Amino acid sequence: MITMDDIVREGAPVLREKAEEVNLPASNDDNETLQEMLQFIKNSQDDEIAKKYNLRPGVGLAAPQIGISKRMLAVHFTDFNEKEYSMGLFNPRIVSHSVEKTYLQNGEGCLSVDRDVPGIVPRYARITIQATNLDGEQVKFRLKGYAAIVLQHEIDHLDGIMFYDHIDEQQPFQPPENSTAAEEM
Ligand code: NB4
Ligand code: NI
Repeated sequence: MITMDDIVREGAPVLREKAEEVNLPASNDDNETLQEMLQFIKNSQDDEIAKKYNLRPGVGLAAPQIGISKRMLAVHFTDFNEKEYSMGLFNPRIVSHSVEKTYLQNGEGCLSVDRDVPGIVPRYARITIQATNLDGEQVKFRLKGYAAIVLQHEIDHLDGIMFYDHIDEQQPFQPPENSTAAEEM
């Protein structure tokens, strides 16, 4: 199972690399790795297991964070309208997005960053994603608000981008133009 010892921390070159497309159909290895990444997130949200293995809670994980520079990610969360998302994705792509922006009022954190970096992280308010799921099916999602933020954070990792790269150093707490807090959407 994946534990915090497997999580690569900032400073590691792999977190700043553009990850490689996964050859599809995915190999057993890649399928197993993505399954394990999804299981890690579920474990991290289970109080008992998280306590036993000292896991930091998370709602998403990208392969570069376990040292694998491949375009695959897993998410497991419930959005503010109680809609559940639990999936592993290969080669996710944002095929369209809104001009309007959104952000989490409390900012963001990252399992690869062992420090708080306060500030607003502007994200697209609505996105459309295309990808291949763990069953090898082509999937297309329209996401908004919190769900859109989670997937953008993970896809950024596949492009070597960290959440704090988006924070405006001059005005870290200034909501961007034409934006709505995810909690208000
Ligand atoms: C990814 C998220 C940071 C902002 C928002 C949140 C948590 C992460 C990083 C957008 C994506 C991990 C991957 C949480 C968390 C709310 C839901 C359900 C019950 C506890 C859990 C706590 F843990 N971020 N951590 N950070 N990342 N919400 N929740 N709760 O997930 O670095 O690249 O279990
Ligand atoms: Ni992260």
